[in-house]
Amino acid sequence: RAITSLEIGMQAPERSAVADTGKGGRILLVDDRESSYERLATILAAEHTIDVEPNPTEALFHAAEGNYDLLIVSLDLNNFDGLRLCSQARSLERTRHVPILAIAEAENSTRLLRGLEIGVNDYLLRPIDKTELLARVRTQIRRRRYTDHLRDNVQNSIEMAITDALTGLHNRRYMESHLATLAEQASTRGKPLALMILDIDYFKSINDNYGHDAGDDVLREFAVRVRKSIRGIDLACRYGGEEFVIVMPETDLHVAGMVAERLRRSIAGEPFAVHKGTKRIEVTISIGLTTLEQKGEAVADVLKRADTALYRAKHDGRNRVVS
Ligand code: GH3
Ligand code: MG
Ligand code: MG
Ligand code: MG
Repeated sequence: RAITSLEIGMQAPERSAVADTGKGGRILLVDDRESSYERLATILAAEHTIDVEPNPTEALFHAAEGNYDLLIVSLDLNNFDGLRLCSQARSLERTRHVPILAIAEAENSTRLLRGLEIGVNDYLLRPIDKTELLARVRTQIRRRRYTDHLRDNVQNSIEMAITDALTGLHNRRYMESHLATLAEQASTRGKPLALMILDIDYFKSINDNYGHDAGDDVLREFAVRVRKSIRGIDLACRYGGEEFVIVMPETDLHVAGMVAERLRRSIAGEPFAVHKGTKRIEVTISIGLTTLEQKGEAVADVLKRADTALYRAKHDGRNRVVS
């Protein structure tokens, strides 16, 4: 099923994200003054799990490893610029999305401003008010959880939009958007590009004889066998119901022909388990194979040629590769 961009944009937040209290966070407090961090840690421990690290270099390491919801950084560390730590945390992949709450002396407002410029999310001035500290921490943690949730949703939506749900292979839309790029790359680099269309033989009668679920089992197992027989740089997609396309960069007709033949044999040679393994059925496929013929050739023409070859494979008796 195709997912529309409307659905992607309209993922509603889950109830838990909306109702989140911002409590129960994991916080790393970077502060080297004992009187200061003991008080802050005591206040925060009422609602969160809190680790204290006085050494900023260690702190960065913990921040990258520790899966924290929030970093609280004192900007008046003894032998270290707290701002430097903030900017390092912003540039590291593992800590880039972790919010930072800075703590500074009131007279340190210039450094605070620089902190906000490099991505500190919020700040508190000493002396720190207990209620304000708890409130600002909750806000940061709530926001952190919400943006994490959105990021996951976007990632899932993108994956759903380019993946065929039944087989886990790429879908037709993804293949079509990438085939042009792959063909262009092959043209400019002077490398060959092979493309094959695979179609399961008499698939309709598999459905008719064993049921639609058995047909689905065959499609899933077929995808597993396809994945096993291609390389990481090859692109396999479910092109239609029981039709698949494999694009093989840097592969000439001869090599692609061997791959196709090996795949054909791996299908015909080993019956497919359906109905939870209680039944095994023989499956064959036909393959139409072609390569990019000249530089800049339209991908529609390549697909058409593969489809014509597939038609001949069917016409000549199925369970064969035609190029
Ligand atoms: P041929 O050898 O000529 O390819 O014959 P065929 O029966 O495989 O081809 P045809 O195009 O007539 O039938 C394809 C069938 O695939 C029809 C359709 O119901 C079935 N089909 C398409 N998508 C799915 C699916 O997701 N699951 C199942 N179980 N069947 C599907
Ligand atoms: Mg057909
Ligand atoms: Mg078929
Ligand atoms: Mg078909």
